[in-house]
Amino acid sequence: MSNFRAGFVGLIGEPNAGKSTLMNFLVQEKVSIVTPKPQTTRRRIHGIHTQQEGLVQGQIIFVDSPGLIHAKEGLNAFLEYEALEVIRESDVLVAVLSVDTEKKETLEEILNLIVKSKKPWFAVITKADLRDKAHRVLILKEMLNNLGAKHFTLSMKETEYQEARQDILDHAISLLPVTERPLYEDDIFTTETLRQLACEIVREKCFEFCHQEIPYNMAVRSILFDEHSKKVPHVSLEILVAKENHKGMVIGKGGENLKKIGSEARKGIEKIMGEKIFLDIKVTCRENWYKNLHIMKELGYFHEKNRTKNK
Ligand SMILES: Nc1nc2c(ncn2[C@@H]2O[C@H](COP(=O)(O)OP(=O)(O)OP(=O)(O)O)[C@@H](O)[C@H]2O)c(=O)[nH]1
Ligand SMILES: [Mg+2]
Repeated sequence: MSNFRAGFVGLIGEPNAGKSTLMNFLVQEKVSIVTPKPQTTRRRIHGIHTQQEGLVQGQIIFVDSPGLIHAKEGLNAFLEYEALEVIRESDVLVAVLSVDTEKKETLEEILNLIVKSKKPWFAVITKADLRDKAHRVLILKEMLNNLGAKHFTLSMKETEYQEARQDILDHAISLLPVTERPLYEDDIFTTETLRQLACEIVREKCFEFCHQEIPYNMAVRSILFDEHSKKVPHVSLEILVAKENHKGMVIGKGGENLKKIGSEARKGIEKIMGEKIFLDIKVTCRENWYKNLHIMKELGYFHEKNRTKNK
């Protein structure tokens, strides 16, 4: 195992670039939630890939991060801080650049931040299937060539692009430090707990079934996770909304919307757990919960160093 390499590979890009989709694809597991809306990922999520065989051996701990944004306060300030922390703490960085990005300046800003970090890095161009944006692939490639950056082009919709998966993994490993052995057990694909994965799945379904500002102003926390309850595991979660009138919007007429959220989330959680569960979800209003340090800490949306911004 003398050439075994391991470390943290941060995925950096603007909101909606396809970072979470890319991580799930590379790890071949549903670790991060994915929605068509920007600012879905709120805190860093680890997806782990280990390869003990073949010429290139190593363990990559991918770090999915919130999309890079600028914000002064509240939850969004945490998202910005978290993304910058991922840049600071990773061993290797991947610039995730989507062909549907409207502004070239946004891409330049992301690339600047990465270059400034002086860490080894490469880029992945995503959504190459979007034919009407095909010319942008060339623009992106030119930007990256000018920086002398290695890059890969991917699409989740077209299998021919997916052959790049192993090349991306091998390249990422080649940039990591030699560690002799894995940093985590070689059979785990994430450091997230079942509780955390379950909460995230419910949040994903809220993006799907709740509209306008609701998904951006809600959070999910776990109340009970009893894997040993008599018949099937009992999972009890709580959707926190920030305004009293949001409650009714999540629950829907006659409870229909919450039923849909619950039923889809249950299927997702059962897939991860590999067994049937009993899921109950309640909806609670905690007025402006994102201004409450205690709740933000409990949800994992808080850094001590970021305290002033979160106040
Ligand atoms: N057409 C197309 N859509 C893609 C591709 N990859 C991702 N998407 C879609 O792009 C949207 C955003 O994907 P995410 O993976 O959630 O993006 P993200 O960068 O993690 O977004 P944030 O967490 O909000 O920063 C989803 O609707 C994905 O299905 C792709 O290769 N082709
Ligand atoms: Mg994401």
